[in-house]
Amino acid sequence: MPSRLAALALAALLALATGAIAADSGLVVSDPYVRLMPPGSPNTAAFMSISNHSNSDRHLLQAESPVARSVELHTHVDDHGVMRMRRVTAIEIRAGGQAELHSGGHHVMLIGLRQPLQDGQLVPLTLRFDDGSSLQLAVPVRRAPAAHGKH
Ligand SMILES: [Cu+2]
Repeated sequence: MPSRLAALALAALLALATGAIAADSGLVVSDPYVRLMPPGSPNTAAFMSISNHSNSDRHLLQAESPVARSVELHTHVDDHGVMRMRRVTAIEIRAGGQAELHSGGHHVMLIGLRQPLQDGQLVPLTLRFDDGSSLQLAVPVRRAPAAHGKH
């Protein structure tokens, strides 16, 4: 239903413009982006920082997006000097702290892209947390930041 989608997109854009906030959970997402990959790449990843302004630890449990066949939470592990991605069941965001989803660390993996993503395109992404709250984001597609942005 196009009108519902448009409404969702608008809500997501507004959330993005103001910093997406899950009102009762105190979670704020900043600087989200989906990495632009070479044409034909089957997968990509979303990165962001999630701040927790509440008094209790939170966990990101699940992410969903219509652009990919499946979405998983991943981390990177050092396997005898080779960095490999591994699926995790949750990403912790400590009370008063923040979780950094960045290249080489935790990320949201978009697996099996249904269509090639374009530079600047907004990708709908829903994050679900252990307190039952969720955030709906419109995450821009862009190139990975310059090397100084890596950790
Ligand atoms: Cu991954």
